[in-house]
Amino acid sequence: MRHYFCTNCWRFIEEDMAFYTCPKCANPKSTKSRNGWSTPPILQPNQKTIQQQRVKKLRTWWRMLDENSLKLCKKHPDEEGTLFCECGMRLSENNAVQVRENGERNAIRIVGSRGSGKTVWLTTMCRSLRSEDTPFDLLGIGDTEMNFSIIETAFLKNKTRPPATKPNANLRFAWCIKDKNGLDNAEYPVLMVHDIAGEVWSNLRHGRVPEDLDHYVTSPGDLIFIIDGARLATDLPEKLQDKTPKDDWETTRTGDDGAEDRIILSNILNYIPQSKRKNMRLALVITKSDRLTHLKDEYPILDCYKRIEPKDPKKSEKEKQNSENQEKLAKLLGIAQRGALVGFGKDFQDFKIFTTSSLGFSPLKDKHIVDEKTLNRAPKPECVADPILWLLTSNGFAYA
Ligand SMILES: Nc1nc2c(ncn2[C@@H]2O[C@H](COP(=O)(O)OP(=O)(O)O)[C@@H](O)[C@H]2O)c(=O)[nH]1
Ligand SMILES: [Mg+2]
Ligand SMILES: [Zn+2]
Ligand SMILES: [Zn+2]
Repeated sequence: MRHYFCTNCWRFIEEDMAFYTCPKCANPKSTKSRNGWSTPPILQPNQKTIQQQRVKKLRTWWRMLDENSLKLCKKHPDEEGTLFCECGMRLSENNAVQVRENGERNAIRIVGSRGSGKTVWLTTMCRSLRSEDTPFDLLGIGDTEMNFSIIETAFLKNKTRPPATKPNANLRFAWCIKDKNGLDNAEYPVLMVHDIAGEVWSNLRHGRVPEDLDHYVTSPGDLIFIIDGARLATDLPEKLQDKTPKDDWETTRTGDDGAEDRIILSNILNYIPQSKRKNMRLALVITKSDRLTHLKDEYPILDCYKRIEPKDPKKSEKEKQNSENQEKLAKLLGIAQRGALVGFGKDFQDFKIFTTSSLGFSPLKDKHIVDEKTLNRAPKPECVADPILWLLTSNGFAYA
């Protein structure tokens, strides 16, 4: 049975359970987002016309012999129907996904406050994950490729800031993670990004959460939490602050003693039952770590996570370094008023802290900046794929 994944409500749908419309019989309102940015209009249940029946029902009615056929209209037997999700979103070929045998599909979710560097990190991380030295590839689900290419082009090609996530924005991206060589049958989790303003996460409350967010947060799987490294830098004790101006492109980050990070993560944790958290892993990602390089002597800033392959001769040495680095990064979060995040991490099956830099440098006025929007230097990302590689390679996933 084929499965689809809806990027509008974050549901996995069996083909049988999707809604069927014959394009010749009905002329349903176009639910495709017009400019690629807006949220598609949601069909109310009472708007479901007679032409919109569940696939299963139609197949049973017409006693279809070919159980894969989507020519289910008696009046138009040559017409392939269109499938819709319960939420009204149109499902295309691009939404088709493979589902694990047990019917479950793990998820990797990305969450973080506004301006923390999520979009820029996502862009460089995706490129890095697809690069030659990893066995992974990404396959956009639904409209992801179309929407994401706008951001990729802006940032990676034109060296301009990606469009900021507006307070009422509702951008969604999702990818199937694939094995590049197709040799490995392992089913990787779906990478999901529900790009909403940080305020929504801050106000997350039980019982008052829209269905899509509920699916997003509670699907079984892992969480990547983005910590704004520039903000963290301003929350350091006076003596650890770097007095030389470091970044002329993003000058406005002010500290908040970690308040927003704490509120967002604790709200998410309150929302996910303990029993589920025990099966989840958490990656705490400190972005913009180029702003923290003055701490390099004491803390492993941008000292990338050491990947360990099964027969690595330096296995124990690398393990030791990773765990020493983890202790130091936990200490760093502590002195930057974010010790609570480490405490929350202990609720998960496993958690790790990462430092990344999507730009690889802190843009300076006369050196790297053309104008408010544009840089003259291409990003040289550092350690950006580490969090996701950690999630993909532990827990039994192969990495060869
Ligand atoms: N120095 C530095 N600044 C960054 C880096 N990543 C992001 N920024 C800055 O942070 C701003 C916001 O990043 P963005 O990804 O749009 O944040 P989002 O709202 O979480 O998606 C960018 O426009 C940059 O000015 C980085 O790696 N280094
Ligand atoms: Mg963004
Ligand atoms: Zn849906
Ligand atoms: Zn028809």
